Amino acid sequence: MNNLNSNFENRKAPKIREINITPIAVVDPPLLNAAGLHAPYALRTIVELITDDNISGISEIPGNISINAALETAKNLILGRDPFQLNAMRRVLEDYFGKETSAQRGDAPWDQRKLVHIFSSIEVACMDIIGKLTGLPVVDLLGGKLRDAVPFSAYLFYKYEGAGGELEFKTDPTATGWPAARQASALNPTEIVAQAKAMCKEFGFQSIKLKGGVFEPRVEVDSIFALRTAFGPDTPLRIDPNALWTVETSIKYGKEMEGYIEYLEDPTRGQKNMATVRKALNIPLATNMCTTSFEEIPDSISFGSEDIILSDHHFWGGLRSSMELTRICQTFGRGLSMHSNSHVGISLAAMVHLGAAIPDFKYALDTHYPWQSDEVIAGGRLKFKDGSVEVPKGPGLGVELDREALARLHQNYLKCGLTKRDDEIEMQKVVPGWKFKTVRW
Ligand code: GKR
Ligand code: MG
Repeated sequence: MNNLNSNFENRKAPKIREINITPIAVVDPPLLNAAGLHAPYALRTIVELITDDNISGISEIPGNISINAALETAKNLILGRDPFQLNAMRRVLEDYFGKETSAQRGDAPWDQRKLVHIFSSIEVACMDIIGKLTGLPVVDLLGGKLRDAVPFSAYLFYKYEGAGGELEFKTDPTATGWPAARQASALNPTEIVAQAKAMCKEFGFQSIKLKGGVFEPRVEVDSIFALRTAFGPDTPLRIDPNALWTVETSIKYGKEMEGYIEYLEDPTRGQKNMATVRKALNIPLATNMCTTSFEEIPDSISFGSEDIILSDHHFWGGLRSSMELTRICQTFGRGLSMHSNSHVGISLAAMVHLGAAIPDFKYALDTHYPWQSDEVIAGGRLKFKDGSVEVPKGPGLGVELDREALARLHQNYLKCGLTKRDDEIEMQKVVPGWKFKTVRW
């Protein structure tokens, strides 16, 4: 028997011995969006799997008390399993939790399904373990690196002056983009330009996204024109009203922005409406709201809903599913980029591994990272150079938990009293009676 065969014969399968689920709260500015206002803390859940040989694998997902409870239940299904056996784990989770439909995603700009988050947290942590056991970075487990560094885009937000809890007093210089942003009187486009300049100067971003759906379209579209004047035609611009515009509004303002923006993200709600807007405009449409799961791909293709799918490994069920999506996008002529929500370094590292493996990389990825200053990874926050993040060195995700920071941010979670993201409630604290609407303009 040669060495390879004997290694195979003698292989002792690793087993997941321990699962730790730790909710954390990281400070977050009062960012405005279609659903209302960000709370002073963004919630994330850090998942750690430990094998019988003490190999630790980590992942991060959006924080939500009911997803955390489901994860607690899932523990029994995962403990004792071999982290390489991802297909079996997926099957057992599906059998237990039942199939989720796209309707369970909800109407908010972010995804509220449980199972996709659970898959993602287990899969990414297992990939981290597999990487450590094989001595390979996660990107190699996804088929290998096509680029050494992954470009991200500046992500601009209007803010609610005067909200923001502890952040009102926070002057952490690493929360870049914040100072200029704080002075922003939202209705004046020069303020959003100042925010963009601060963020691009600090991080080197070479494309810019504006979170819309907050003010009437005229205000937001004028901000895009102001950005174009300030940055010139070589800086790609995007705007994302999170589906709050009607078809008519989307076409009217979309026409104005033809030739000025790289893509228009979720102007309107639903695949059919998106398809109508897409036919009327000469601008690519992108989505993280109308085509958000594999089951929606057939309708996306037959209606022609979008040009670019903004994947998100937290919402598409993990990194390997996201790689499967890249092939579907290639087949049906769609571009692929990535969506984000407020996050820390474990999610960023996972996005970078995935971004480095995407075959047709045309659009800088979204990230909220410049808006956060807390971190749970050892060695502090990941660095951007010229708007890009280098693929972390080392096996697995290439980042490790800072256990002291994890404990501190968990205390934040316990103290802050938040259990899930609810931007409507936060908005009502400053604008009594404010209501989320699925379509506003
Ligand atoms: O952080 O307020 C926000 C965003 O609106 C986020 O929740 C969205 O999911 O960034 C996201 C998007 O592109 O739709
Ligand atoms: Mg979006």
